[in-house]
Amino acid sequence: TRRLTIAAAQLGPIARDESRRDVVARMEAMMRQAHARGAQLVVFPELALTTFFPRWFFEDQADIDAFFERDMPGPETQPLFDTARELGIGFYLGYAELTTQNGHTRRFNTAILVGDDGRIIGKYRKIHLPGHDEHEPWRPFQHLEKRYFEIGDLGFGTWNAFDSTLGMALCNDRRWPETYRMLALQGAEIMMLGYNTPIHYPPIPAHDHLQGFHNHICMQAGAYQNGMWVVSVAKAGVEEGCRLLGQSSIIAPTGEIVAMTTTQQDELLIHDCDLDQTREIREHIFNFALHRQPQEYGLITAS
Ligand code: CDT
Repeated sequence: TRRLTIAAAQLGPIARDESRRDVVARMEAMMRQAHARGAQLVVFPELALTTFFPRWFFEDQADIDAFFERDMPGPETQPLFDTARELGIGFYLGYAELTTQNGHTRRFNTAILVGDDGRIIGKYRKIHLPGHDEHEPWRPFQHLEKRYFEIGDLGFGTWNAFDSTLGMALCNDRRWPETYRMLALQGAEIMMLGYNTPIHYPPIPAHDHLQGFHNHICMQAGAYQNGMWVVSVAKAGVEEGCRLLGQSSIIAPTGEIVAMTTTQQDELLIHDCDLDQTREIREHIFNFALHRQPQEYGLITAS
């Protein structure tokens, strides 16, 4: 059978004043440990290079842009790419992307896939942006992704790499069944996803105790209903006074959690994923060609 040994590299909190250089050093150490333990591909969280800045309202655009990367790799992130090439190990990285297109500045919540030769293979820009776009001072902290990022313009894609078909998504995407189905319809065998999930949800605090449950119920269902592996990686712990959910996990195409972190710190999970296990689901209970009835699903794509 085809197999891919994949690492989920959960990161503990990143302080606002922690430098990119220090964060990258933490990540590089995890890449080296993952490689020593046999991993071929390492998955890092969403917005992995900085603190989760959408929790603050900034009036000055320069304060916002300080959290964005203008180049990838840039001077501070180059060591990740050098380490990938040196060790022959790939990685998925979430970061805030600032780019100029036709004279317009654009900002996205982005993930890239980097090959074991240190080259960028693919890019995904987050499609489901949660939160709000105006300052809401009543909240103990903000969730201004809708203000700071544009909706991703690259669609849901898959890439043939590491002798597998890989899909990328970011955080809130995992709560939407369409994300998994769009990737599975393109043959994804593994969905890689980084996240930053505050435990406290200010609009409905009665749901706070359900964060862990909602996290896994979406991904376990998505994995099973689409017959694919899900590798989900948190930024965890108390970051600038805001507690973020950990519980990074690796989920099999059966929907079973095969590995889960137990700390709120930098922590590695490693699993040898049997890619052919996807076929147990996709050639049987969820054989799309045989059983899907898309002619009945039009409402899903009507706006
Ligand atoms: N980063 C991210 O997408 N977080 C959201 C928080 C939802 S509450 C605004 C998530 O879905 O986990």
